[in-house]
Amino acid sequence: MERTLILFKPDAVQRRLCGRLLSRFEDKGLKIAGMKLMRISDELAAQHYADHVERPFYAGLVKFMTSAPVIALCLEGGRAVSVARKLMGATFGFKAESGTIRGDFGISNQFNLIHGSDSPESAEREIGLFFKPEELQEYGLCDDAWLADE
Ligand code: 3AN
Repeated sequence: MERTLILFKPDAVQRRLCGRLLSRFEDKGLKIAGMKLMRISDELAAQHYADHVERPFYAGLVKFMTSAPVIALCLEGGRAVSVARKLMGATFGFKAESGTIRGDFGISNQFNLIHGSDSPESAEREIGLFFKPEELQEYGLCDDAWLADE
């Protein structure tokens, strides 16, 4: 089992898309281990996007991510990181394939609706930034045995 950190970015919350986005992950068979509506502080944004600090879009990205509430999710399942990235699609909406979240719901660079960890190592670090251990649940679902084959 793997866990990944997903953020529904401010544009997803503002556009009232959270339910539809969450459905895609639930339909696929990922399990919600943690979920909260929150406002990202400047400090948390700086930690989360530390790898991008030198990039030209960094200041705008932090401003956007701290501008309004987001939903933070910890999702769990077999190969959760890569499964979630596939559902999200390519970084920019105008390039992302139809059928993916970014491909279906947007055309923008910056307003790309969703963040998902890019590796299991990033996921562990990012989940630690957004969730306290007691905010994550371990539990079974009645269809677990029918969704995982290994
Ligand atoms: P992804 O979210 O697909 O992993 P990354 O890691 O390359 O994409 O970039 C992190 C975030 O930085 C993206 N989600 C996007 O919001 C933002 N970003 C990346 N490149 C640009 C850009 N050229 N202009 C504006 N925002 C960008």
